[in-house]
Amino acid sequence: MKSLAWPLFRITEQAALAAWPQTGCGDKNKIDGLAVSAMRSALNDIAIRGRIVIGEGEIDHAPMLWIGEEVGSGSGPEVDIAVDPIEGTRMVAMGQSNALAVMAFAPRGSLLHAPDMYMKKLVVNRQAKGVINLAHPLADNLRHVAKALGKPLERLRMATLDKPRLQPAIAEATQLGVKVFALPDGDVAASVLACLQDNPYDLMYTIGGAPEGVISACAVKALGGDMQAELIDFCEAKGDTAEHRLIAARERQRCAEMGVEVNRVYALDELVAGNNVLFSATGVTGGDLVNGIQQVAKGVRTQTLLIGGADRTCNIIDSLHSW
Ligand code: VTB
Ligand code: MG
Ligand code: MG
Repeated sequence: MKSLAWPLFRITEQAALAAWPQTGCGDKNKIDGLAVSAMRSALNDIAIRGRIVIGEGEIDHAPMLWIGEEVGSGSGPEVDIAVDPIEGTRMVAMGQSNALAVMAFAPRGSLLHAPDMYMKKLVVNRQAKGVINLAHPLADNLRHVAKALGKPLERLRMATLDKPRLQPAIAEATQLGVKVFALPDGDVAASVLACLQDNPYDLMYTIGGAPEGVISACAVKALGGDMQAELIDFCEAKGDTAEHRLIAARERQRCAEMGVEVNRVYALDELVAGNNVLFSATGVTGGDLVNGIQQVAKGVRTQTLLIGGADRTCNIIDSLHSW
């Protein structure tokens, strides 16, 4: 896996470079499409027998790297791939910050097969490893994390997403005195930030995308943090209506086919088995995790966070690309 670090990092760079010129174009699908085709052609150039296990959807929803798609040159190690070509297509389309091109590699069979639905996620760094339990109320988790970090609840910093489905959680945490950072979008970046040294957040609690959850878990695992997650159906995330029930039924069916359970708490080792994972995220628009792409005198500059679980490496790589 280690030898794939460089090829992987080049893939997220290529995707970010392909999408970036369209920042602010207003068209999410166009941006996704550009990143997807850049990723696919970069992937097919490297010596792996790769399979997309975490993608953005099923075969009929182009453009995307679909779940089950075989990629790579067809020789070399068997690799399972978790990908979000652009984590935050809306952010790129609207010219907002924090969008990333992300991909993770793991040995065959080591990632949870989660479909594209909502997931409840709780992430902490290594100092609070072992004290979280998503089956318990948020307030209990907040207390346990604060205790593990040796700080009062008033100094605990929780990242989350500013979405209607998270307003009760935000109110509950605020009530306890916890300082809440409700980000418009992007819980992959928030998960990674919660695990880094000198982190801006002590924990991350959200209900966001399941694919993003498994991708984040790769980084959390490699950084020695902790995470738990639970698949949530559409009604639970967005409210109980007739239309939402149809979506929820399809999601439950898909979960059964993929061998995963809705409303079951998955531990980090079940999300990602083993430490032999690689994670790469290149900034498209600038954020707290990495810089976005910047125009320089004779080209552009990219910044990528490359994390290796096997050798416990964490590199921030600046590249210059001429045009
Ligand atoms: C989630 C989250 C992502 O989009 O998928 C969210 O995991 C989608 O939320 O990080 P809505 O369905 O409420 O729009 C992100 O925030 C950005 O891709
Ligand atoms: Mg995306
Ligand atoms: Mg995403």
